[in-house]
Amino acid sequence: MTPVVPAAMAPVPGAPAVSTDMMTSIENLVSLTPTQYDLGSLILMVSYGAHFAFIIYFIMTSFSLAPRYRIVPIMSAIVMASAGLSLLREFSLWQESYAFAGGLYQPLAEGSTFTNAFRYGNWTITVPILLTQLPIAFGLDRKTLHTRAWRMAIPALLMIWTGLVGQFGEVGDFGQLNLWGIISTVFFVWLIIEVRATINAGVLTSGPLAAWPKNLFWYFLATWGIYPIAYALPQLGQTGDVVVIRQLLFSIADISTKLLYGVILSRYVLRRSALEGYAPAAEALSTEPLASTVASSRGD
Ligand code: RET
Repeated sequence: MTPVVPAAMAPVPGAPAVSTDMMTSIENLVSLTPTQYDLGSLILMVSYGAHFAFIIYFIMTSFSLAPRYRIVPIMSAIVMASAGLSLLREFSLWQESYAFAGGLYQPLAEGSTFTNAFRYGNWTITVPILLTQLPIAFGLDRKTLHTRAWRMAIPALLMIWTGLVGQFGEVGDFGQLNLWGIISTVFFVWLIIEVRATINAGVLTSGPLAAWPKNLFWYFLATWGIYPIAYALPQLGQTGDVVVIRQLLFSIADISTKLLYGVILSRYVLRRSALEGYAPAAEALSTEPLASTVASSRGD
């Protein structure tokens, strides 16, 4: 019989398939049922597909905005491209890291191992961009904008890098996972305080749109707060369900904190542009057939 995989990449029979000290993610320690495996593929595929598709949305959206706000959806498009590529890599790693044998998807002992660490590398790029979108969208003056951006980026990066160190402990060293998780959470709390200050500045510049930044703060807490839950999840056990649920949580968080967040900010700056008298924005928001109304009233 032809072997399913080359001998060098064959899964070690029995579970756990591989030695834990060589592994950094629980994905490499558990066998998955075909359903769990397919769900994992599907979750990762939908995530990267959505991110790539919205590049077009964000670029097109920028055309109706006052020039000072155009960079906001363009930054979202950059985040979409960066996260899309990272998630595509996670997807292909997922495909390469298991072999179907004995009715289950077994983690491969050699050749390729799955890791979530790439996510943390990607956040290093995307998170400072996501945060800097806020003071730009709020129309803060250049000096305040730079100060706000730095004051948010510093705790955010410290949060990500300490979390990266901690997540290597998820395969068995829960002491490492929790210690670095707590340190990372301290930076998260610092970040929340800085984001609150930026939002407060945004409320002051928003006039009739003040509810937008206020609501955005709660949205920020609810969606960014999903990541630490996904981080802590392996402590519930090294099972296929935990693996799939964790990927699902990461995906929900990714789509909410980048894609939907970008849509919300784009709609907000469209309204700001219209309020500031930028006609294409007013026209984009209008439900009236504006051009034809104007033309017919002129008798054209
Ligand atoms: C970690 C480690 C455990 C403690 C905390 C964490 C928070 C992570 C967050 C990540 C946000 C990522 C985003 C990515 C967008 O591309 C690092 C999981 C608090 C909040 C928004």
